[in-house]
Amino acid sequence: NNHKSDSRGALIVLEGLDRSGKTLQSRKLISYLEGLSYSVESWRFPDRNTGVGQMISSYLANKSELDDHAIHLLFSANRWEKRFVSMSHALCYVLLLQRSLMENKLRCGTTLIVDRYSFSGVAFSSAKGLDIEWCKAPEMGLLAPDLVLYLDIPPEVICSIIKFVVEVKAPEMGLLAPDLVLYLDIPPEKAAERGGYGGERYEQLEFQRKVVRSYQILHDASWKTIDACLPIEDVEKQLQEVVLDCVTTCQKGKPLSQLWS
Ligand code: NYM
Repeated sequence: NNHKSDSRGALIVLEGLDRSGKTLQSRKLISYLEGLSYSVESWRFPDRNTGVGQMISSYLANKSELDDHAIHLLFSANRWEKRFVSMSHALCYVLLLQRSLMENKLRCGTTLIVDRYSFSGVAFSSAKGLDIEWCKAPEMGLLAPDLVLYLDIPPEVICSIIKFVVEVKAPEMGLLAPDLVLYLDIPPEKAAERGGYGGERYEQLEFQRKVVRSYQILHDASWKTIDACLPIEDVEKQLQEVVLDCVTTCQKGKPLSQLWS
């Protein structure tokens, strides 16, 4: 039935200050969901493996200098580049360009656990004093092609693709809104006491205090705040509960929506 075909994976984002435990808890959520036989994938931003990601990484390591606006746009570009998939097979090429990689995964039933997303982009850049609306702008907008036909396949296959594309509902425009944002709440002073802090740009107490204020502005009813100072197992338990609830809602066909639309 109709309802069943709308079943999809959930887009779940973890946010919080540096050293709030996002990466560890993301890993734990992945094994938890895999243990329950869900199809699940771990994503993170910045993705340092791409060309843009390497520029970001070098900036964060203080090995290069960039204008605050320019680095903000690079972080955003790093999310947008996930729309593009290079595939040698023409059929996949056509199908995947129609939808972003992210939307495709979700619609195929895979839940994505994303370690930082657009909220980090806005929180960290606006903490430097950039206008918050300006920071949000590159995360919305850009029009996706409705259809890209790469004519290197037999005509019968093209026909089936066109039929498929016509059946696809609204084309995606901006970046997708997460189904759940998990905010791992930790006072900046406590985060600073945790190991490995201070190595990268931004990992300074005074700056992280500003980031907290920016996160507070972005916070809305769809966010779940978890006390990141609790023992690891307690944080883990609380996350499991809300995540399972969200995954179940998405399986039942909760529609996807656009970020800040
Ligand atoms: N960061 C991360 C930003 O400033 N903007 C962004 O859009 C994103 C995704 O990068 N201090 C900052 C937050 C972190 C730093 O992140 C590196 P991580 O999770 O430590 O790799």
